[in-house]
Amino acid sequence: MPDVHIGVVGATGAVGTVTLELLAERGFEDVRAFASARSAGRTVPYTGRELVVEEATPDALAAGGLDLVFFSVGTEASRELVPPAVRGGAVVIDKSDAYRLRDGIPLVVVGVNDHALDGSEIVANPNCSAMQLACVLEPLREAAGLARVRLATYQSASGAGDAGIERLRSIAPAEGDLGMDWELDGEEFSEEWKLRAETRKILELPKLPLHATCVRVPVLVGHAQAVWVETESPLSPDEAREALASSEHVELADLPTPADAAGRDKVLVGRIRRDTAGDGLALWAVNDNLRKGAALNAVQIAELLLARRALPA
Ligand code: 2RA
Repeated sequence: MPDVHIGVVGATGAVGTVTLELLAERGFEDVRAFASARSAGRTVPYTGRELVVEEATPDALAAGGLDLVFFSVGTEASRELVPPAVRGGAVVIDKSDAYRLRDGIPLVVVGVNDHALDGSEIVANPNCSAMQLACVLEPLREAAGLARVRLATYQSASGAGDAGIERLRSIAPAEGDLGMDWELDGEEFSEEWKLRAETRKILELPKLPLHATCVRVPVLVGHAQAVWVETESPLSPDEAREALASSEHVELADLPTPADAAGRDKVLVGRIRRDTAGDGLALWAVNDNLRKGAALNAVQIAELLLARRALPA
């Protein structure tokens, strides 16, 4: 494993924890854990030892000694802490929405738009829902072009971070309810317009008609999406299955549930059928929102950077 000096900011959170697991599985040795003052001084397990969590301050991150820093913190914290990390000489892979839609910042789903990785010091890791959708749409786009996309999402509690997990754990299973915990921005939730804007940027289809309705469900891990796709040229369900099966980030499944996807790397896609109310196809996709939807994609971006030797020496 290359001698790369890695920092994980937000190391005690849901995505940070999975990031550490994935880095450990891949044999990265030189890893430092960072978090807010509240968690600093705690320890987190890493390859049979304990890492002492350091406080993520601008000074600590600007001090140098880090080649690559994974950020899984809120938007405001990323805005404050990413620039010092870059000044310190690191390439940053940021999971917040602070940089995703900025011109000049690549928004990368590995396996979908690897070419967007262009030597920028900040790489944005997309919203988990946009990531899942892009993995499904790209093979269909390649097969027949995309004319229009509609979807309804069923997003798990862990998408709302530790607070969402704690909230779900605090209620009795029979008392679980649907939620809509995103900010309303006009008629849409922020999650809904982000899904459209990020998918358009990832697929480089700035005018793709895309409309989403997002809902939080009482499930711990695994986001589900019911997707209706109209393609530019005709695409039968069998042709769609063939296109999706050829993607290394998608696996076909009969009736995949969030529990089937939890802990798995691929987006599971099933129920591929004609949309009897329109011209296109209907399908169902589930994904582990903490893995390909977050930590795994970040680690895959790092692996691409390493393969291209695009990290500071
Ligand atoms: C959610 N995709 O599930 C968002 C943020 N992780 O709320």
